[in-house]
Amino acid sequence: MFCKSFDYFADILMIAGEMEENQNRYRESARAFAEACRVLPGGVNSPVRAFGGVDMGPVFVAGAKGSKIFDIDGNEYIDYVGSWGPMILGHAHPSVIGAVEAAARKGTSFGAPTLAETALAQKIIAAFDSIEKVRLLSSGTEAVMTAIRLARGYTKKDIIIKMAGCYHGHSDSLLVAAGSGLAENAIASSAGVPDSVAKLTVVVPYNDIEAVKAALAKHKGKIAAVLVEPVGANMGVVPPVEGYLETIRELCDADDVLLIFDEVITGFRLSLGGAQERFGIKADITCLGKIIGGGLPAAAVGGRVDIMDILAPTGPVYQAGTLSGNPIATAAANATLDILAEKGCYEKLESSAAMLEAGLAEAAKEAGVAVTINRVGSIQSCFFTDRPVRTFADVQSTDIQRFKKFFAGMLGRGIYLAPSAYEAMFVSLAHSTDDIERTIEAARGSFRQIGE
Ligand code: KE4
Repeated sequence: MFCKSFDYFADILMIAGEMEENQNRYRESARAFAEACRVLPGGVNSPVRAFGGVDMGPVFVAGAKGSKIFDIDGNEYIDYVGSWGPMILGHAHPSVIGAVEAAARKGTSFGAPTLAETALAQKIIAAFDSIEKVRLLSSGTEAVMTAIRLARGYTKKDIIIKMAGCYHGHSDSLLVAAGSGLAENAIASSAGVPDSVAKLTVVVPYNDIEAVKAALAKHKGKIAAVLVEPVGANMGVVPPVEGYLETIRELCDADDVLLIFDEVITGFRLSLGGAQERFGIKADITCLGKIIGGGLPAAAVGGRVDIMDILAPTGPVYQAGTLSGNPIATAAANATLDILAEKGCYEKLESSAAMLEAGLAEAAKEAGVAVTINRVGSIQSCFFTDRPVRTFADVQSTDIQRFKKFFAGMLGRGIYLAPSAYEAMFVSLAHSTDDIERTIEAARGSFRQIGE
């Protein structure tokens, strides 16, 4: 479905605007995509990159700097994907590049402890009140998979409750969909996931506290943890409704169930202490990724000492990784967190993102196009609907075809958005006022095209 011939890609470009110009505009990407499809499933190494969510072929990236990303046809874009969250400083930040270069000159991997890993763990612990110890690993998937194993090992219970629309990486327990009835055991949502594994997960709607209560009651005594993205950011951005997270916290305490916050996106994004600092709630186990790697493969799972110390080699829950705490990744991570700890970072992110939100809303209104914009800090999504968007079902009822047109219109105007209606826009410290103004101007044209 994703891999198409050059002609197909060119045909799509007819829709996206002037044929001749656009065909030249993406010519090299089209050729590269056709070649990649011969050797990589779908031509990519992570599905969303194939642009299947926007019915076109992907642009191939040649490089990036600051808020800009460049494709192999020489087109420049203002980038709001930011590698799906990690690039909060902007691309190729001099301090990060310098730290990576210096570390690389001393060797790229040792499989042995280094001072940089301890330093990174100390920074994470200093930022998150709920974290007393940390295990560094290489991806968000690994962090959440380890968090679940920790919760099961600590509580000696097996069931995990997760929310529809929240994504936590591709470990078997989490590639699941809601069961037939409310609070029923889940079913696999991916081939290759045994039902015997899927049924140990229960999926309930996000922002529905009664559904959480029902699941806790139905599986009482068997639940290891409730796992949640404190701000949904994998169904587009869907903030928690008032009291939702606080009530989950109370329900977990009452039922001796652990609360796992997947802060792979929100950690160091919404504030230095992530969503927990922003909402004033402490998780029992926290999963981090993306930003803490500064663009390199690094992630972490953290929590109270009594939970973390059951991890091997101090306890019976096994977890390991050849490249965990890799010196290049920890160099990028330490450089990134040092900058984020500087005064004013989150205020700047907030003002840039608020300016973007207001500008997009005004541009849509001028064009007579109904949108709902959800924003928390420097992540936001523009949904094509005239109603509030508070659940995954709400997102699924928005006008996805209009999103696709919006995406193509923005891409053609030099704005690189996530190629899916179910993702977020990420604002970085590198986005200037001029970038935001240019983005709003591009949105005016794109909304106008949609409204015609
Ligand atoms: P990774 O294994 O991709 O590093 O992290 C998995 C993960 C865990 N938790 C949350 C909240 C996440 O958002 C993610 C990964 N996010 C996706 C897109 N939102 C990464 C992009 C991709 O899959 O290519």
